[in-house]
Amino acid sequence: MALKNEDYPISVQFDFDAGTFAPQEKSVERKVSDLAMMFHDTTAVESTVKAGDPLVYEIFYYGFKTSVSDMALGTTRIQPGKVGDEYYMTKGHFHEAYDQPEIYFCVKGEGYLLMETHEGEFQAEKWTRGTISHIPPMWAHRVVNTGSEPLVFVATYHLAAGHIYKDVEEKGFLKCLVEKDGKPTFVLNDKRK
Ligand code: S6P
Ligand code: ZN
Repeated sequence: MALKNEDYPISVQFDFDAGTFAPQEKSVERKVSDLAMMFHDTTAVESTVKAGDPLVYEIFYYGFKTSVSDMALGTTRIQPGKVGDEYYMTKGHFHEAYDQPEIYFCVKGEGYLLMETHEGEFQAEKWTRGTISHIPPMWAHRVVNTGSEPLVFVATYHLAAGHIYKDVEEKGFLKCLVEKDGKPTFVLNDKRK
C-alpha cells in the first residue's frame, strides 16, 4: 500500500516544567463557569464566577491519525484551587464507544483519578508523579488536583472513543473530594444521597 503523508512516523516534544508539548493541534480551556454543574456548592460557584471566573484546566491535543489508525495524545494541566471546599477537577466523561479504554500518566503534581461504571462501581486511584493508570472501557473518568501545584497528566486514547458528558453532568461521581481539617477527604455526592 502506498504511504500517504500522514502515514509517516512523527514525534512531539514534551516540556516537563510547563506540562505542555509542541507542536500541538489545538487546546481547550475550562473555567469554573464551564464546570458550574460539577461542584457541589452552588453558592461558591456563583461567587467564584463573579470574582473573575478562574481557569481550572487546559487540554492540549495532538491526533496521530493515519490512513488506518487514530491514536491520539492529550495533555491536561489542572490548576491548584478549590470552589468552596471542593478541589479543582476535570468534568469527567464516559467514552461514547463502549469498547474504548485509555491510559493516563501523571507527570506532575498529586491528586486522584476517580472512575465509575453505569452499574455504580466506584474506584479512586491515588496519584503522585509517575503513576500510570489504565481506564478500562465503560468506566467514566475524572481527575482531581488535591495538591498545591498544577497537576499534569498525559492521556493516550483512540479518537474513535468519543466523549459523553451528559451522565456526569446530571449525576456527578459517587464521591467528591473536599478539604476537611486541611486534608483531602471523600464525601458522598449530594446528588446520590
Ligand atoms: C480524552 C481524555 C482527556 C480528557 C481531558 C479533560 O478521552 O480522557 O484528554 O478529555 O483530561 O477532561 P474532560 O472530562 O473535560 O474531557
Ligand atoms: Zn477519556
